Amino acid sequence: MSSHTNGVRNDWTIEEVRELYKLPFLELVYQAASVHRKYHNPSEVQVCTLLSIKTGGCPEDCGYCSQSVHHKSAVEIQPLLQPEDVLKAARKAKEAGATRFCMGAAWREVRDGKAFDRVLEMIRGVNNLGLEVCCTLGMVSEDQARKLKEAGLHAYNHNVDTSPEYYGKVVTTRTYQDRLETLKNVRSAGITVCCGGILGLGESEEDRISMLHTLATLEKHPESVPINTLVPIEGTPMQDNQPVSVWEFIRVIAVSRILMPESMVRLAAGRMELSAEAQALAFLAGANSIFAGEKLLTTPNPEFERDMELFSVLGLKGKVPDNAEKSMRAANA
Ligand code: SAM
Ligand code: DTB
Ligand code: SF4
Repeated sequence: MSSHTNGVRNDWTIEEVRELYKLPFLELVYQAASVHRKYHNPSEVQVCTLLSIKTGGCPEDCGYCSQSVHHKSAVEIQPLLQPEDVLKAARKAKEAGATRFCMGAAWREVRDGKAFDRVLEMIRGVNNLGLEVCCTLGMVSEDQARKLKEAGLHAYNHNVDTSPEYYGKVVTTRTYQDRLETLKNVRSAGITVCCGGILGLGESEEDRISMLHTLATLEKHPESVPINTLVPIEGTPMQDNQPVSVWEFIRVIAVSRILMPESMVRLAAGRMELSAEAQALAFLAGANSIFAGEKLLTTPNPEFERDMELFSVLGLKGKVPDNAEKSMRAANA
């Protein structure tokens, strides 16, 4: 089925995506803002917190990443954390107002065994706090996805990163098809999908259009679409990449909003380089989620207080979690 009664489409053609991408800038932002208001409360922004539960030593060769063993970056290796430490961080995030807690592991894939069982325990714990739990653990099988779902996982993050055409220039240790396979496994387990990409990998405008086309023509749109801009990491092949223009970044946000009207579009990595005014424009163009807290996985992120100041200036407020009822119960417990 390609078109739904609520106007959400997944039969976008590449020409349609290109046409949107090439609209005059202000016309594009206006159209995106109009769509945003139809599907979302424009004054609500989802606040997510990230925690790296296993850092560095990853066997994949993603050209942008600080955690790959193939690059000489300065990241400190940290083995899998203990569930009680993760819960401590999750409680802190909740107290600060986060409603979604995302745990990232520098793994190529999940392997059954003690480490995976520990992650399942973390998921149960964070879920019990009434937070929406998200994980990003590399590739997962259908059976592993089912176990994650049973533990209470709300969302799984697995980015396509760039276009299928450019992917081989970014990573060689896995294929685009591998990525799509994991996304399918996550979907069939009934977990919501968080899937987006990174700008600034050296891709062309056509690659950005093609990535957006890939995301918008998935059988079901990802419930969240994180848009990252490259945080250049010394020691990686992309350390000297040209920074992404803020106009291009806002274009990608706006086109994502128009193509995937129901999805949450997240300003992910790269906010350290974005001015308050640029972020305001991004929120106008349909972004409605951020990662908050001083650190992403291995790189810095704006200070929480700064973000709250920006919310106050723009009249924005944090969104309540999808499992709000449970959150109320947890708060009253
Ligand atoms: N290892 C798992 C995987 O690759 O799926 C999960 C963790 S990985 C760090 C999650 C995502 O973070 C990547 O897919 C990429 O989109 C983003 N990312 C990683 N390093 C980045 C960087 N230096 N700048 C911007 N985004 C980055
Ligand atoms: C996503 O799209 N961005 C987040 C989250 N999903 C896991 C990760 C950003 C990582 C930025 C680089 C770092 O801190 O190492
Ligand atoms: Fe490993 Fe993920 Fe980094 Fe790639 S992006 S090197 S899979 S941690």
